[in-house]
Amino acid sequence: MARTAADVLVDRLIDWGVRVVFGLPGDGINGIMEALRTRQDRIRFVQVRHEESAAFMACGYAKYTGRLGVCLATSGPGAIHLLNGLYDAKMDHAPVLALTGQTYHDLIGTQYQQEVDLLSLFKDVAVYNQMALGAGHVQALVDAGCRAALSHRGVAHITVPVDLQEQEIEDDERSSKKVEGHTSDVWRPPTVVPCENDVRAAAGVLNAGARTVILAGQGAIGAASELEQLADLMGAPIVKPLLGKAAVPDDSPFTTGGIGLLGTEPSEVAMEEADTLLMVGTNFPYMEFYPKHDQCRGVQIDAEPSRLGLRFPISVGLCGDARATMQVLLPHIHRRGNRAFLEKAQAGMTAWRALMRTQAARDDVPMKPQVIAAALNGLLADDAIISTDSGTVTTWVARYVELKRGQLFSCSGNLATMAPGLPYAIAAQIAYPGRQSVAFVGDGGFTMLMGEFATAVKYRLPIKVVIVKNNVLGMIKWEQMVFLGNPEYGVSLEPIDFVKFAEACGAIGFRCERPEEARPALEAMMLAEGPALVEAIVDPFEPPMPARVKAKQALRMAESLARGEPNRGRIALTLFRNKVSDLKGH
Ligand SMILES: Cc1ncc(C[n+]2csc(CCOP(=O)(O)OP(=O)(O)O)c2C)c(N)n1
Ligand SMILES: [Mg+2]
Repeated sequence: MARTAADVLVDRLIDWGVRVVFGLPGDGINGIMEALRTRQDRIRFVQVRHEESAAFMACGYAKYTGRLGVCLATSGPGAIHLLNGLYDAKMDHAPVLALTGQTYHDLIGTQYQQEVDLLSLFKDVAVYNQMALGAGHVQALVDAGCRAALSHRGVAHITVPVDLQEQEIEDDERSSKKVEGHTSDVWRPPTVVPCENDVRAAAGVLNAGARTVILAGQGAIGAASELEQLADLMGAPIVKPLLGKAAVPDDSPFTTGGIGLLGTEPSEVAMEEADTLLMVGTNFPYMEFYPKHDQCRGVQIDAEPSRLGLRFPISVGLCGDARATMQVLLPHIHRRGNRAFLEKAQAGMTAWRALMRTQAARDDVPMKPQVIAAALNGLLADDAIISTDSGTVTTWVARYVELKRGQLFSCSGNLATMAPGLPYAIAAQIAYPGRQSVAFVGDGGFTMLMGEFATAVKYRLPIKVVIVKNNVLGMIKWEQMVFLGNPEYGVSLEPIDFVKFAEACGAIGFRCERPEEARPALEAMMLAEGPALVEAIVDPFEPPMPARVKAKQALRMAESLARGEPNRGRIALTLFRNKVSDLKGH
């Protein structure tokens, strides 16, 4: 049988090693769907309930595997739905290929149904953005698109007019210049290492320091050993922006955990007191948490040279892969005799961990959200993959879930969008059927794309979802109060019975409200054979406080209470009780 453009497209994806495509059919991609149907033994199509999820899944798949994630959507509305997930991939540097349909090639530009100018729409999000103009054009586009997404760690978009998907190769007349098969599906990731002179200059800066902090982000994942060797040599604490949570395990003696609003106090102190900063694979945005420019010199390692010197006025920028670059840097670093800076950070962490334990052991009903997050620790498999959403839930995961060596973690770091937690967990389970995949999400984020819970049921993916139910868009409630001094507005959520929802999807759900119910509920969820969830009813008045509350933030909170915050009585009482309980724990 003659091969169509869609056949060429899907065969070429298979050549590139693509084994799964996340998407939702539509009349703009029926040709591609047929090519997928006839190759289902070699490439899996995972049908989602919303195209945004397909893009999140492709992004999560790419983040967790390091391989290309692929999503597919129909012309017009389907393609538009992809965008948020694609921006997530763009901003967190995940290689994703988005495939879309377009209207009939000879109706483009005539205001035909579902015609949206997708090349304009995807222009900003994509590093590669093309429309196929015939069956003979497709293979080269797939080759160039996959290569661009992988090389630039970004989004490639290819759209194919619906009628051309069914065009047979023989029917597409080749131009006089084209030589058949001029592109290739061969790609290897480059290993970039900076030149010797730059490495020496960086070592000079680092060796001259007395108090060095290593800031290790997403780009440093997979280089734990090198990070710890450097930390040991320099007596330097490792501070982890959220996407770098898995860069070194949380129980590493060298780390002070997270940084920023959801970080730890020892990390903040170390950054404040540092005289040298070594940034590795991070673009951590919150500049107020960086050291003061006049008291600290910086060295930055990043695979992408355009990210060097964006957040901190570094003295030396090393363009290179985190692991390879640290390996060439290590022999130049002198062992620092004075360990006082590291020891102070370690003492700070001992106290911080004790504080976290106290907060996670509170017996209030409904339980504090910290209780459910901390209860997860004992139940996570050594190779668990944990995905989370944006909200106060992010704070609870960041601080209370202690990541072990071998576990993976991600969320939407730079776009900080709601809702990827569930799709990421599904993608992780598809990528690693044998591993435990857990999503820890808020009730707001979960409800945005909760149809995907049925997707997990459909494909028998035993994901586990912890829904922190506070019946509010919690993060925004606190932002309105603490940052602006305004009473909360437009943030309450109509409660949903998530246990019933799980059952309605054909899965199972468990509920817990009292602290002593947390572990049994989580255990039951973990033991369930298929997808399962826990609805954890938590205290909506528990604030995700920064590690150190700034005077201005306390003032704004007081203002909001004074200006008629509807829950002011409960909030003031919660803040007061928290202070007392923290003090009791010391
Ligand atoms: C798509 C999107 N819309 C809005 C926001 C703003 N936002 C950030 S966190 C948040 C609240 C999240 O609520 P929920 O999932 O219930 O978690 P909680 O904060 O209550 O723990 C909102 C609305 C966002 N980040 N992304
Ligand atoms: Mg909520």
